[in-house]
Amino acid sequence: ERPHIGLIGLGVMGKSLALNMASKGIPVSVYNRDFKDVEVDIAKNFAAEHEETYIFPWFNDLQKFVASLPKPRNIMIMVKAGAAVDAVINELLPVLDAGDLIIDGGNSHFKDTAKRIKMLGEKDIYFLGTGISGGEEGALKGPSIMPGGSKVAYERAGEVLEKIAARDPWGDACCTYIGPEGSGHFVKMLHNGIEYGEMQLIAEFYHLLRFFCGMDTSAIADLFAEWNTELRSYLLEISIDILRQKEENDYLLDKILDVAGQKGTGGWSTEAALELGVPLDTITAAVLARNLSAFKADRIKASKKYHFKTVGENVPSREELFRVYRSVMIINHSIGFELLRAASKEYNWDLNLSEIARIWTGGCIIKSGFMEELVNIFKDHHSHLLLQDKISDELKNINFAKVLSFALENACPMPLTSAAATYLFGFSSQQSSANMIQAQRDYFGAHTFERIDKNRGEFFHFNWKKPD
Ligand code: NBP
Repeated sequence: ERPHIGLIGLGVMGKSLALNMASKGIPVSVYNRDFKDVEVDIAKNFAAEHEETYIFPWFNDLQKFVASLPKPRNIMIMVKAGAAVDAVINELLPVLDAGDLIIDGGNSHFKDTAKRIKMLGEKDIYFLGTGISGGEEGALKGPSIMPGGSKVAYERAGEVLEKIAARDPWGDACCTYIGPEGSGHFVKMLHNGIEYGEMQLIAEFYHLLRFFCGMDTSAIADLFAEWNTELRSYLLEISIDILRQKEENDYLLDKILDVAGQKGTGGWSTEAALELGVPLDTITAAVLARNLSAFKADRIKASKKYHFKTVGENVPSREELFRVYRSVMIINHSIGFELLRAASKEYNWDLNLSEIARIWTGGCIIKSGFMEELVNIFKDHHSHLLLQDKISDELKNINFAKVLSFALENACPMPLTSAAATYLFGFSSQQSSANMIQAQRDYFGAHTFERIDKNRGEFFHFNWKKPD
């Protein structure tokens, strides 16, 4: 018998997922909370809207909804992350039975997920913290799905999740068991972190070309389209559509306010990196670039005070721009996957980076030709991506300076490209600047240092003095 799913939360994602499941022959009952003071019944309307195609038993009463589901129950919740997830779990708890399963498909924080798995596990209720990427269209036609929790819970829900997921280029489902605890939501968080980086990369190259290289919007679209025959990046593809979109005679993009926010997953990735003590330069730069964009009023005032000289010469060639663009993309992915590796080690999650790359080759926002390359690279090699010969052979000849010096000479901010190049230069330097940091720490705080002429693990303090 096919597993029956009860779906809570008919927002953008919930509606699309319900339709996706129904289209695959999976029986779905739907529930959305009802507003007593408003004359809208979301679940009823949703079922009515689709009654000619599918039968959705609908409910606006949670108890009746739960009672209607066959046992053991499989309930997917698609509500806003945070307090709403706790509110739904607390309402569900009194009416659930041992053996029931909750799948949280929202963007919950991985630490919240770990706590919920533990709390519900004590009541013999299974909980899968499941990242779902692909936006509204992905949810409808096949998203990339990242479920984490117990293996037993995955065995219960895996069949449905794999059925509704996108297919990778080899025909397999873009869904795999990620690992225990909050690992599924951690991987989804990092997916979004890489997405922040890729979005900023496209945005700052567009900005450079449009406002500093004198290219018009349609020429930029054509250039990106040329690049995308090799890159096959979904984000670049939609950005080309965006560049070409007109409203009456004007480009719509020119009418959009240049202020972006960030809520959750991008910043959470940075927090996770700080906690694990690993770098996250590009993703963090992308988050902070959005934060800076929000200071529009001050930016306008400052633009009237500062008039940096612009040189405008030595415009990088199309080929130089492309090579730097692709290199930054590689570095951004490398930084993201290295955070996954560090988390896997620290939390004993045993993450399979090749499998994670594979489920990101379809359905999700960061699918690209490079993601397909990563599936094989991570299958065969288990050290840092930037140490792989295939990658270092490409990156070692890239002229970052050509693009970045042009940007600096013209006061064009390229936070992501700068962060990526700086990371690569730092990662590939035998001599870092940290000897000076260690000396300073020992000078003012007697924090001690290790010496290159002694064994690692031996610490020395020096009695620093001002020279006479
Ligand atoms: P929406 O804002 O479209 O829908 C949120 C749903 O949560 C609505 O059904 C809402 O009910 C329900 N809800 C809230 Br809010 N508080 C509730 C509560 N206390 N009790 C019961 N239901 C409650 O969000 P969405 O875009 O569908 O996103 C859902 C989750 O999926 C989020 O975690 C989001 O980050 C994640 N996600 C979204 C996307 C995307 O592209 N949109 C992609 C991937 C993941 P109401 O209608 O009665 O207010």
